[in-house]
Order: sequence, then structure tokens, then C-alpha cells
Amino acid sequence: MLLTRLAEERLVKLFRQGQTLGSIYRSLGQEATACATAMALGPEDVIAPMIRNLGSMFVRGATPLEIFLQYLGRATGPTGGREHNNHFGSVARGLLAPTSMLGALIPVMAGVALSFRQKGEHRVAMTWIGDGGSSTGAFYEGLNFAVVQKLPLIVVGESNGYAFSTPPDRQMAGRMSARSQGAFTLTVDGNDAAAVYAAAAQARQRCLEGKGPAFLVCETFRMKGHAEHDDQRYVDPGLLAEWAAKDPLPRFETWLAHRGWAPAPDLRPRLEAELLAAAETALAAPWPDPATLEAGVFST
Ligand SMILES: Cc1ncc(C[n+]2csc(CCOP(=O)(O)OP(=O)(O)O)c2C)c(N)n1
Ligand SMILES: [Mg+2]
Repeated sequence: MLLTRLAEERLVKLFRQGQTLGSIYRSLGQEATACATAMALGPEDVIAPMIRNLGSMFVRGATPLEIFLQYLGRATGPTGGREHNNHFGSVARGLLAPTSMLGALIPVMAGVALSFRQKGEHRVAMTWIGDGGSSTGAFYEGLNFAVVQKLPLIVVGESNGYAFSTPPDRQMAGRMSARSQGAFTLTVDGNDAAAVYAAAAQARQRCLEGKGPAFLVCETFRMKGHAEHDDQRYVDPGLLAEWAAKDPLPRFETWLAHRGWAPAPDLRPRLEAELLAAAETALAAPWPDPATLEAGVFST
């Protein structure tokens, strides 16, 4: 979670310097919903994150250098400069590329889960969806199919108070958990990493027992605007203060401390130094050669 937070802070600096292609979509305050859910999976499971789930990519082994190369559009990045932000996958890591189309990953991951069952493999598929994204047709189709087919699919719902500048009650009827299509549904405090982990582990266990998909709704809050270019002037500052007090990072530190555990004292400076070095390497990396523009482009 700390790596995610600091990596995004570094990305914001690169954005302000005009170095990134496109904007930065922070997960500030929501790190537990991406990290603790992905942590509950086995290495054989497959995830498909969304833009605010960078933390889950780190859990699966993506490196800060890959992320920075990708955001800077460099030739040595995962997509060779053909895509930006976190839109890249890695089959070896069980990581499908995020996509911009809200909801589209749910039928895709229902298909992945179906393939696991058809091949008799004990694996689960996990993806995430925002409260706004849960109003799309693809969300309903995908979840409905998974419920009917009893597929090993976990959909993590991030109920974070906004979809762009739209509060959920202006976009959808009822609470997010009411849109479960009959899937086993758990609603958890999304800023409590230990609770999110426990709920995700329970959902995974049910999937492996053939009991069908789970919809894991995490109550959290988007602490920044939709992206760096959005100053979130439409958000009540009182709400931000309320949720700042529920920041998942210090809460998890407290949870650890109660058990006699503590992060290594040099964790933050070590991560900051690692991220700075990765950013400098990425800034020095080459741009794609225009002569390769058509590589990987197909025509029918
Ligand atoms: C199908 C579709 N409709 C609209 C958009 C444009 N869009 C991108 S992000 C976003 C808001 C998403 O809100 P939410 O699902 O709550 O996720 P959050 O940004 O809060 O994490 C919208 C409307 C899109 N990418 N895909
Ligand atoms: Mg939202």
C-alpha cells in the first residue's frame, strides 16, 4: 500500500513536469481495496485491474520502472510506448491488461473463470469496478452470467463516493451491494486492509468450493479528483476530512502494532529512493522509433 501511494506521488510529480502521457488517476485512500484483495489470491489466480488498482499490479509483481516507462510512453516499457498509464498485462503474472471501458472486464473475467472450470483448474478470476461503473450493461451481463454458471469470479466493488463528479445517488438506484445479481455479497470497510483481506479470502474459498461468484463491496472514498486535472471542487471538504481520519495506511500500521509487528523503520525512505531511481531511469529511456509505428498493427 505504501509503495502504491509513493509511486502515485512520484507519478504526480512527473505529470506536473509535463513528462507523462495523459493524466494520473490516484488511488489515494483506497489502496487497501486493490492491495488487500489481490494479496488474498494465490499465484495461479488471474486478475484484471482497473485504472485505480495500481496496487494490485504491484502485488502481482509489476515493477515501478515498468509503470514509469509506461506512463512516459517509452520504447522499453511494457507496451513499447503504444499505450500509457497502467494499461498493460503480463500473462506470466496472471495479470490481464486494464481497459478504459467501464464494466467490460466483468464479462471478460467471467469468461476466464469459465475456462478455469472447463479445464478443471482450481483458480479464481478477480476484477474491480467502481460505483459508477456498476451502472453499465456489461457489469450486469457479466455478473449475471457468472451467477447462473456458478463461476469462480470475484468482483470487487469500489464504492468511493463519486464517478467523475457524479455522486452515486444521481446515477444509480440503491446501494452498490443491491446490484449483486444474486451473487454472494459482502460489504466491508474498504479502508480496513485486514477486513478487506479476510473478506477476499472468504470469497476466494467459496469460489474454489464451486459455490459461485462473490461481489465484495468495499466502502471507501476517493480522496483526489477523478484525475490530476480535476480539482474536486464539487467534493464537500468535510467529507474529505472525515475520510482522511480513516486513511488505510496508518490504520493498518495500528493493526500491525497491536500484534507486535511494525514496518521496517527505513521502509519509506527505501521505497522513495527506489522510486526516484526508477523515475530517473525511465526519463532517460528512449522514445519509440517512428519506423516501428506499424509493428503489431494488423489489417484484415
Ligand atoms: C462504458 C464507459 N462509460 C463511460 C466512461 C467514462 N468514464 C471513465 S471513468 C468514469 C467514472 C468512473 O467512476 P467509477 O466507476 O465510480 O470509478 P472511480 O473513478 O470512482 O474509481 C467515467 C464515466 C468509460 N470509460 N466507460
Ligand atoms: Mg467511484
